[in-house]
Amino acid sequence: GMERRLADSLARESGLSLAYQPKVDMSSGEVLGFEALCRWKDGEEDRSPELFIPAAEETGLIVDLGRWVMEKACRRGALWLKEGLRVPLAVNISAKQVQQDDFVLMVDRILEETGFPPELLELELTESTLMKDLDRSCSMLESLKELGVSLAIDDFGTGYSSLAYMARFDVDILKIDRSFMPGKEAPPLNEAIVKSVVALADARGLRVIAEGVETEEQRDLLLRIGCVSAQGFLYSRPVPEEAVADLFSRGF
Ligand code: G
Ligand code: G
Ligand code: MN
Ligand code: NA
Repeated sequence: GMERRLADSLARESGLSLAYQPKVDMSSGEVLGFEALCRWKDGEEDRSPELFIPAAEETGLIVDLGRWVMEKACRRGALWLKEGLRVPLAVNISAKQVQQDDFVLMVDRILEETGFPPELLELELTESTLMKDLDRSCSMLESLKELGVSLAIDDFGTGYSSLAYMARFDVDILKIDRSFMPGKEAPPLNEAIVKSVVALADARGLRVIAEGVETEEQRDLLLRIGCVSAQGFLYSRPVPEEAVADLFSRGF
């Protein structure tokens, strides 16, 4: 099945790659960094991460795949640094990964081996990952902070916990889930929800970034609300690594 072929791709390091989506300062057009997203060519077929990531999470392969992603991104980032580009990179982290006793050690080792500066690496964790074992999550976040990496809560607002509760986690960034983007067909409450997340972030001194910005109307509204950073198709889809340096230097 698919899991077997994915494990095989990982073992042979063939068919796997990373795509990079820019995070943009919408007021200046400056590119703030990139989110690295895993891509898999299963023979001739491009498989969607929305299929193979959950499959890898189920079988536990995500532990090795997630390590591969982080290592690959850090290696690439270290090369850009050699070319004079300090490109901040974010990677997605699954619950199964942080449940490993040696997760923090693994991150430390990858930073050490690749020479990628910790302050340029951001880890995106979801609410549900953090809620699985609260005491453990809090101490893990503390250890990760000591390494010097940045921490973001991904898909913020989609879990079952209250916003106020989530904002207590010691993280640096809240990524507002794209389902909250205001728009013609979106629930009218979305604007109020985004406003409240921005207010929470301001009160706690956190950075906030809107995901899934697709239209100029959304951009203008977000800027009015005070949400300046964004990721979304309005600016760029995830791009191959060859396109990163140019995009980073040029901006929008
Ligand atoms: O680009 P997009 O189609 O790339 O991604 C779909 C979903 O897969 C998103 O929820 C994204 O967070 C997730 N995803 C993509 N790459 C990775 C990865 O390397 N690790 C994990 N855990 N999730 C990923
Ligand atoms: O769960 P996570 O936030 O990591 O998901 C990243 C996913 O979001 C990727 O699949 C990426 O392609 C997708 N994405 C990024 N920008 C947009 C956008 O503007 N609209 C939509 N529909 N998806 C987006
Ligand atoms: Mn993400
Ligand atoms: Na997200």
